[in-house]
Amino acid sequence: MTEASAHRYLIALGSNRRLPGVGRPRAVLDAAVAVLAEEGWQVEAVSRWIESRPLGPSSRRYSNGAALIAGDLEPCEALKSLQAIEQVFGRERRGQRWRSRTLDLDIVLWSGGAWHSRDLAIPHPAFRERRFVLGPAAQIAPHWRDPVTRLTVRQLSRRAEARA
Ligand code: A4P
Ligand code: MG
Repeated sequence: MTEASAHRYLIALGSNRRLPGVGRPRAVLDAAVAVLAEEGWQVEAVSRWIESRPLGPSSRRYSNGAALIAGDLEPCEALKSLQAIEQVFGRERRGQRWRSRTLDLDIVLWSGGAWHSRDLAIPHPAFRERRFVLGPAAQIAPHWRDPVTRLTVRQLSRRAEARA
């Protein structure tokens, strides 16, 4: 019998560059899910991948999705794990914010509620406005409640769709 994990995270995945040897952004997201499992995360659910128009200066379309992952790492350590996986996919942290990237992994929600430290804010500050996060998230975690607004992911997703 396996013990229940201490922490659960809803994460957002994004890619808008192909990676030599892996392929186009969708293939990068598939590969990222495989690496999450190799790194010890229990991957409990994965959304379908969607295509989305870029928000910000990049002109390349994104593939986006969401996953539910569980493990024993607390938030700051979880962020480090996700950033190490971004590095595996050739993400350079230098340079312009929001430049095109092979892989972006953001923590959207955490089973412990809210978290604020120098390098990490949970819930992700922008997720309530982002259909490319909320649409996939609503597929896999519709009833998860945002600790700030008390709305569920499904409600937030519908609200964002209605505004679009
Ligand atoms: N950080 C703070 N909170 C978090 C969190 N909850 N999850 C800090 C992850 N990271 C968090 O992120 C910058 C710093 O944010 C990290 O070092 C971490 O300490 P980054 O990934 O290095 O840089 P970034 O992603 O370029 O910046 P930012 O502001 O996080 O951008 P976003 O919000 O990730 O947006 N358009 C479409 N269609 N699809 C996309 O996926 N993504 C972006 C990037 C822009 N436009 C997009 C998409
Ligand atoms: Mg990011």
